[in-house]
Amino acid sequence: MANAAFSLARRLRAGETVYSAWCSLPEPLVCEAIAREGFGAVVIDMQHGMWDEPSALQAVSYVHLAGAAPIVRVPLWHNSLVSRMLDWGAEGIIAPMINGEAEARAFVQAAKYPPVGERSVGAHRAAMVAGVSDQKLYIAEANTTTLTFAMIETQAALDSLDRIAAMPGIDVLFVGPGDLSLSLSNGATLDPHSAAVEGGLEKVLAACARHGKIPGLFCRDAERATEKARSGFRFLTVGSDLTFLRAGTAAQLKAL
Ligand code: 3PY
Ligand code: MG
Repeated sequence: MANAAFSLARRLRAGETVYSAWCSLPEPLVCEAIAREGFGAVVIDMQHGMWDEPSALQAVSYVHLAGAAPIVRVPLWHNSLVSRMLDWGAEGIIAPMINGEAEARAFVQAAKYPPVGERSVGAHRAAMVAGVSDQKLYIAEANTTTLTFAMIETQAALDSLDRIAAMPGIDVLFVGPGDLSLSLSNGATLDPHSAAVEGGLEKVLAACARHGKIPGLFCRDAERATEKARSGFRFLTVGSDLTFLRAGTAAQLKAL
């Protein structure tokens, strides 16, 4: 494989379970420090995190430097950033609120080269981080060496699950349990662990099994992530830079 430096797709497509860090603070060194502790991947969250484009570019580079896979969550319906972040070396893109076939198709069009999508050529930085001398070599494999994560986080998305999962070019169904809990309770409850969310998780696992896609889930902590890995999820994000920082600080202060 020419894009040998891209590890995440290879690992997930081989059936491995991958735990990922999640970073909101716009500080590339934090991503690097967390990656160097041993996470296989780091999400740079441009939807609710505080990243801008220059800081995200640096973070993508630093995560690669640490030997992990950078994944970027783009802001809501921001498909112009999808290929931009892939061009800068991201190994995967998380797109929020993929609520139906139309959103899934637009995401694939931005993320995958023809014949699957319409990603435009210009992957000069990605070719460098992939370790190849010419973007032609990166492009020849990019549809399989990079990943699309379609966020399932509404009732509408659950209603369209088979159409989203069946779409060529959608690689991972990634559940956002917070938004899903709000949607399933019609705005009444924010509870990522509610019974209604648990029911949704079962549906996502079943749809992934039917269509050969990878199930993923945002998890509050390691306990939740390992529990859900046992039930079949294979891409699990664990806490965040901010929650780790606050919890570590609070524990020290408590000890004082
Ligand atoms: C959600 O839980 O809705 C998410 O998007 C995770 O960040
Ligand atoms: Mg969400």
